[in-house]
Amino acid sequence: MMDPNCIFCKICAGEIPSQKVYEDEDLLAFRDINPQAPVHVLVVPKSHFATLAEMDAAQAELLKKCFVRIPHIAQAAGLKDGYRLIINQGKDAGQTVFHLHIHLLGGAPMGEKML
Ligand code: DGP
Repeated sequence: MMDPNCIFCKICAGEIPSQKVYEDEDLLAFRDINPQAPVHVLVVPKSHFATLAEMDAAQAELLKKCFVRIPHIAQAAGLKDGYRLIINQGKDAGQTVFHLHIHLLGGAPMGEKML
């Protein structure tokens, strides 16, 4: 399902341009507009759901596919020495786009600030 008011749905539909790293029928991976690391990619299931709490069984399958494909996406993004995955859930986590997405961060050592 697509939400016509959702920016990531519009990116998945090609209505808003993005720097794509990987795409298939289930998911899109594209560069974050405000990178927090040398490589910062967003992995987005194409079906719209805001948070894990709203996810149905079919969307859970899509999320599984995202994780299965992340090693390939990381390689396509040039990440050779590891990466960090983050999924923000809700206000306290700082979630700003309410279409579930996985942050894929890397390209330099992360340090020991958070986790
Ligand atoms: P979060 O805080 O987890 O909801 O992260 C949302 C991310 O989405 C944030 O890092 C910036 C990114 N973002 C927001 N709008 C756009 C956009 O139009 N294009 C791209 N490429 N990234 C976007």
